Amino acid sequence: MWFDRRDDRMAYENPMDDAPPVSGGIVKPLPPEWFVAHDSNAETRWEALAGTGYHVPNDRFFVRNHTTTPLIDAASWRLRVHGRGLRAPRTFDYAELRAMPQVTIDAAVECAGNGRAFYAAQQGTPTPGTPWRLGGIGVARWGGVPLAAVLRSAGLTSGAVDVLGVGLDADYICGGVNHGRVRRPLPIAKALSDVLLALDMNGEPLPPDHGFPARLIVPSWIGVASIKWLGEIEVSDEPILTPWNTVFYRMPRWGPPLTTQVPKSAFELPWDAVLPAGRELELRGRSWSGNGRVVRVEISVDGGASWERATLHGPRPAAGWARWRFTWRPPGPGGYALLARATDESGTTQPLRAPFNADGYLFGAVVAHPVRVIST
Ligand SMILES: Nc1nc2c(c(=O)[nH]1)N[C@H]1C(S)=C(S)[C@@H](COP(=O)(O)O)O[C@H]1N2
Ligand SMILES: [Mo]
Repeated sequence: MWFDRRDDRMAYENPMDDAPPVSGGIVKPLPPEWFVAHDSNAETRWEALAGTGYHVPNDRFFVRNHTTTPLIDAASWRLRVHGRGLRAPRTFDYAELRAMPQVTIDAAVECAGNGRAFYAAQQGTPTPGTPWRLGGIGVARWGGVPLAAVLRSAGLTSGAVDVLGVGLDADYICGGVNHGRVRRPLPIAKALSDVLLALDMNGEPLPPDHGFPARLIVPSWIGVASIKWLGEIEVSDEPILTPWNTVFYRMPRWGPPLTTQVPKSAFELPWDAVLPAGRELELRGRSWSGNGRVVRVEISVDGGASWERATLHGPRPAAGWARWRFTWRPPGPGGYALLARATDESGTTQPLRAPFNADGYLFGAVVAHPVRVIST
């Protein structure tokens, strides 16, 4: 009994991102020039996106695994769709999903903990969990079947309330508690609006680390909504509770489950980049927001005393990101902090300080990116 109670408390106080290291959980190579490894996760280095196009190539896309990447055989794989929000259960195989009308969307997947390291490094208030800088995000062109089409072809009823995707990866065990399969319910309204049952990533079948053979893509919402390695979808006629919408991914912990992401910006530069003095530099970066399209990006090179507009270029779909550039002539050698702040179409601008929360979610404050300018 005493142990049970202690385990409950530990599970509550040690959110999932604080899991013990799991080695060898990611299948793809993680070259150190592209990734920073964090236990079972791998963060994309922003300098690895310099010179890439709008989409993050699959081999550079960040990975966030609660346990380890499962290797699934598409030929024997089945997706079981069931629950009291459907007229009858239905099973789909891979070929059936491929044969349904396919669509593509450009959307970010971003971990709720992206930027968490800055609660400690920039605000002096460390939190437990994976210390992501800003590389816990990627934008890809996802291809597949709208989740609405899958649910409708399975006989959706008007009584449907929640839609629960369940992963086929191993049970998630943390703080001595087995939380079961990774799973998190979506309200039916979101499930029917813009959610994709994705089979493809940037024109190729999903790589194993990113959810092969099928995953959810839930545009604009925190990454954990986008369940990988789907094996089951439950459509309920009442609210569903799982650890992922009750204990984890709430802010504060007694608040409602987190949904949309906050605006953020990042420079396509190494951390502590070394830059040449005495000439004009073109700084490049990207900004994004779960509230919709980015409408303005401003840069400060003087610690926030003055701000100037960056030039946005290329597409900027609501659920993706906006690319920008800014010309800077460093006044002389020395250390500088580069600041970028985005404003989205809801009128939200990145603040200078992110509201503290115990699990370090949604760090949306302007990040001071350190660079060193040297004479050449
Ligand atoms: N089945 C399953 N789905 C999952 C996860 C997981 O560990 N297992 N991690 C989630 C989290 S927390 C994030 S941020 C995204 C990461 O997607 P990616 O690894 O393709 O970048 O997947 C989500 N879907
Ligand atoms: Mo995440």
